[in-house]
Amino acid sequence: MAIHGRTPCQGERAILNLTDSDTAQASTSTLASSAEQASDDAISAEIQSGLNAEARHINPKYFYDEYGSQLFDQITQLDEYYPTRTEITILTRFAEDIARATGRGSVLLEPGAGSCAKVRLLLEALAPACYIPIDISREFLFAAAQQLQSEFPHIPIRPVAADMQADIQLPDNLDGIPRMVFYPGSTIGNYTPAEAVEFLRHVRRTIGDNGGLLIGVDLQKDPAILNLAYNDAAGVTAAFNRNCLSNINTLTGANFDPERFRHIAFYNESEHRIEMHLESDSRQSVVIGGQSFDFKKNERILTEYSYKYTVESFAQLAAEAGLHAREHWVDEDQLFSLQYFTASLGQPLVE
Ligand code: AVJ
Repeated sequence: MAIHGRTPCQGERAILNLTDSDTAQASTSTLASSAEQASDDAISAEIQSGLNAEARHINPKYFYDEYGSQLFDQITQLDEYYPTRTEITILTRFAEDIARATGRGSVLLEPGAGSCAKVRLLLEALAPACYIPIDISREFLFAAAQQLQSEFPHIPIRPVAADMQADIQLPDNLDGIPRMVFYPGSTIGNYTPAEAVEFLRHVRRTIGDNGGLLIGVDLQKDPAILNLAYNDAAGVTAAFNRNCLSNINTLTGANFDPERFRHIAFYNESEHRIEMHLESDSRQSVVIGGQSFDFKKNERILTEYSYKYTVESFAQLAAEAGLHAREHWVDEDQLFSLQYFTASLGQPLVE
């Protein structure tokens, strides 16, 4: 997501062309299309390397095929799962206050924007010079962006199909306009703190010296609430967890039997994280890309971390990436936070 004013090598970068009128003009970068259409072999190799590791693991990105995205959508509507509705409450309630803090008229970038649902709650108040949703899933993103554009005709919306590490070229006419990255959903929680600092450093480079970051961060709380949020009574989170195995079967021709792995989710208090695992219900073997993997009874595969922070502990992490805590907003039960950082201390972005 590094931003370049110009690029000598356009074919390898996602190009945004703001001079073209309504239709968003973005070509996928090599990186983006390779991530989207990674060959069976590359995916097999990634899964194999995770399962050959000392602590067996699968990257949580494999949750999100079409069915997995539907399951996640169902999770967000569960009584037990507070993050999504709480963040929406915060965004709705504090939109004007957030805009006052961040200033208006920035170039607003959203990595992993997906359906662009949450930014809707801010667009009127933030009045960005341009909104740039970025997502790996091109068709879905472009459809969402087109719908959003019809709802906000006065705001230029320019989707970019790319993954978060892709270089994105901003057209010259946006040069000099402060940039703000919007990263809701507590997606940052999937990273370990060290990885999160890396990601935040990347954001810091993207926004430059006069930009900002508005980020949703889930908060530490009573472990009973956390344990319920990842162990819902209807079993949607269990289905979501197991679905990564079905997805891997489809992507690589592997022969996981998802029903033979139990959903395990618990709050690790000393590490301040939810851990999700899949636990083999018996001794079994699975073949992935021609390699056979033996699982003992009760052996686990780590599928996700979801780190929880305090406002202070997250600000400390961001500081390591050169981001200064400016303001934050929480719900009345202090379940979830929206936090605003800038690269420099001083005036808000633009007015
Ligand atoms: C999308 C990463 C924020 O960690 O709460 C929900 C994913 N996993 N239930 C989270 C998730 C299980 C979610 N994030």
